[in-house]
Amino acid sequence: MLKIHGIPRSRAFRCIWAAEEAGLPYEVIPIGFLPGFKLEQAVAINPNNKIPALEDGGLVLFESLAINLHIAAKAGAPLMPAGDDASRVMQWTLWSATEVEPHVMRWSYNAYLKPEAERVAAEAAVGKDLLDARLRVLDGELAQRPFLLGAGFTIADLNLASVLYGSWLNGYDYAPFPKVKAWMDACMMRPAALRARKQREG
Ligand SMILES: N[C@@H](CCC(=O)N[C@@H](CS)C(=O)NCC(=O)O)C(=O)O
Repeated sequence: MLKIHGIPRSRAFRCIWAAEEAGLPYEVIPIGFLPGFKLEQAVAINPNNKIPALEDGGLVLFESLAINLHIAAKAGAPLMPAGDDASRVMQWTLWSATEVEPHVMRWSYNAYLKPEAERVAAEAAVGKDLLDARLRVLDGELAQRPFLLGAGFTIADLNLASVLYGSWLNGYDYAPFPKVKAWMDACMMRPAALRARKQREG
């Protein structure tokens, strides 16, 4: 049984979605930063004291997207394809973490996450400019095929869509990127995504 440490209102959502797609049994150990949870109490298995973390038997992992690669590898194809496509999964996953997430977060903190008085509109605008540049690239790729690797959904789609999910849900303007918008809608409406979203959105 996979043990996902975290709460659905955190990046643990990504791992819950991955476990749902993989069809693997999992348990959520609710530790987090919302009232009623205690992140001030150390997350004993994560030296960064952050969520999520995963326990799978004797293996302990941190970093949500790495956890997802592990979960997908357990399920195998089609969620985690083999050969060159496995390298493409790594490419898109690292792109999500390094090229996309910092700009999503810059926009998100200043558009909806921070208390209104602490938001800086200019920061949100910079985040949006930088994210838009990546979404233009993504739109061009998704004009060539419905999912990142081809005809079918893989963990590459899940990792990138889960990084974009908060912005998609909270009013980011995806209209200039119609292929990205259609792909995000398709990813987030998958039955496994809906089961994970129900835990997060209620
Ligand atoms: N890169 C890490 C980021 C983990 C992270 O920042 N998690 C947040 C919750 S979504 C957290 O634990 N924040 C508490 C803190 O930073 O003290 C990952 O993807 O797992």
